[in-house]
Amino acid sequence: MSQAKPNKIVLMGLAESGKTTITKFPLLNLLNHSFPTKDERFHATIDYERHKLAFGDKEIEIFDLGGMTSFLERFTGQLAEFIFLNVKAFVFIVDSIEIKNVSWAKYFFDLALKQLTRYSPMARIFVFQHKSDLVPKHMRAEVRNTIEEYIVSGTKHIIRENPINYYETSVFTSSIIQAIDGVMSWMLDGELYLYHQYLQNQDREKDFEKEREQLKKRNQNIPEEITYRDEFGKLKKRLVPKKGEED
Ligand SMILES: Nc1nc2c(ncn2[C@@H]2O[C@H](COP(=O)(O)OP(=O)(O)OP(=O)(O)O)[C@@H](O)[C@H]2O)c(=O)[nH]1
Ligand SMILES: [Mg+2]
Repeated sequence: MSQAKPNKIVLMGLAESGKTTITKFPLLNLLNHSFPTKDERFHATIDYERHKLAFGDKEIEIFDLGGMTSFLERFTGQLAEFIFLNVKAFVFIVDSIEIKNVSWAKYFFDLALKQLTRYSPMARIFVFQHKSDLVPKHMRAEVRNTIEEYIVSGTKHIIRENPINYYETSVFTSSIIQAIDGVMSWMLDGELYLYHQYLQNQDREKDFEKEREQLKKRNQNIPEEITYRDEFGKLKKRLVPKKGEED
C-alpha cells in the first residue's frame, strides 16, 4: 500500500444531494458568487470530478463523486482502493427532504465507512445533512434528530472511537461555510487562514476577470472620441473607430 500522505477530500452521497454545488460554490469559490437558482439546469456528475488545490507545500485533492447508483456501486466496490486510499476527510451528503431515500443513502454510507477503515483509518468523517433550507423551520429539530440517529446508527463498531462530525447545511445560509471551514481546518492541520487566503485570491482573480471583460466590451463597441480643429480653427469632436476595427 502506498505511503503517500493523506490529502484527499472525498464527497459522496446519492444523486442530486448537492455535492457538485458544494464543491464549486462554497469549497472552490468557482461560481462567481452566483447561488444556484430554481430554473438552473442540473448536470449530473458522470463518474467523478477531481480538483487540485495548492496551499504552499500542501496539496489537497477533492473528489466530487457522481451519485448515480451504478457509480456508487463501483466506488465502493471495484474502485474502492483508488477512491478511499489516502483520504483525510470523507464528506457524506444526505438530502434533508428526500426521506424516502435515506435508507439507500445509509447503505452506501456504511459501505464507504468499511472501505475507509480499510484504506484510510485515520480519515475524519463528516456528514452534511444538506438542503436544510427546504425543511420548514418548526420541523428542523425533528428532521435532524431522525436523520442523524439513522445515519449514525450502528457505525460505532466500524469506525470505533472516531466520532462523526454532523452538520445541517444549506448553500443559502452561512451553515455551509461553517461546515466547509470545519473540513478545511482539519485538512490544513488547523491552518485555516491558508484556505481563507486562497478564497480571497479567487475573489481578486474574479474582479480582474470582470474588469478585463468590461474593457474588452468598451474597446469593441465604443469608438474613440477625438477632439480636433476644423478648417476655421474651431474645436470639434468626432468619433473614430478604434485601431484594428477600421475596414
Ligand atoms: N434548496 C437547495 N438546493 C440545493 C442546495 N444545494 C444544491 N442544491 C440543488 O440541488 C440540485 C443538485 O445539485 P448537485 O450539486 O448537482 O447534485 P450532485 O450531488 O452533484 O448530483 P450528482 O452529480 O448527480 O450526484 C441542483 O439543482 C442544486 O441547485 C441547497 O443547499 N438547497
Ligand atoms: Mg454532481
